[in-house]
Amino acid sequence: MKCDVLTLFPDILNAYINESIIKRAREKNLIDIRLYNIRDFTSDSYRTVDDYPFGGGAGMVFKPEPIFRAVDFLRGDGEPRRVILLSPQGRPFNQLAAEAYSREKQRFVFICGRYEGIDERVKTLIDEEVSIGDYVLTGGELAALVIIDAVTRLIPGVLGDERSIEDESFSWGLLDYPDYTRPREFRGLNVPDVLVSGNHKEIKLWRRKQALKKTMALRPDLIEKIELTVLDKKILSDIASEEDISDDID
Ligand code: 6GU
Repeated sequence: MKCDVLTLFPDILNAYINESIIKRAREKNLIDIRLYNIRDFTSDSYRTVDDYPFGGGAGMVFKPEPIFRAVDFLRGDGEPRRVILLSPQGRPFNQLAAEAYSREKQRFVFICGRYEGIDERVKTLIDEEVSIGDYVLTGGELAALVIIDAVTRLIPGVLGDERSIEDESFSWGLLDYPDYTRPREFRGLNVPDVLVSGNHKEIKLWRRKQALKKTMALRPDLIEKIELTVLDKKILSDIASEEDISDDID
């Protein structure tokens, strides 16, 4: 993933991208992130980026000129770019979008909005408007980080062997199965026997069952969205009959 981020607060992004996984991915040139301060593209001595809304009303509006100048500057190198405006009005970002972005060869430009809104004419510059969820943030910086983070971990070589492709597709669309590490017994709480049995087929089945069970309990909407295998359907009916039995006991 290659991206340019236009923001008034590059330090917010710098703090996150210079740590941990993202930092290592940058060092290995698996991702290329460049930050630009929109204020550097103003032309007045006050470096103004906002102004009062025409027609009146509360709050300030992001001026169009610095954003146009910044995008013109970036496009000066001739490399094609996919320009994305981060705003709560955008298309919802999800795992499917993260996968598509992780395969994208074009450079991204993420424009982080601030203030009450952004001059509508900025829309003529952009290819798409993206939101990270149904709530309002004070600016697009956290959204840019969420997207960069979700995309970076999908890029081959970033996570190493921690999670194989097979494993990821196995649990795709479901909540994760429970994980355990040593010690095997902790404060009277034991690791399920199957996980120390060495029976990989049984372990795989147990994990799938746990993932289905947890998803059914916490996010039944996700079950509706995925394609269940014959085995999944069998596991789900087993879970349902186990619950019937425990109902009877109660
Ligand atoms: Cl991308 N920006 C802002 N300001 N708020 C948001 C958002 C983006 N996505 C959800 N809420």
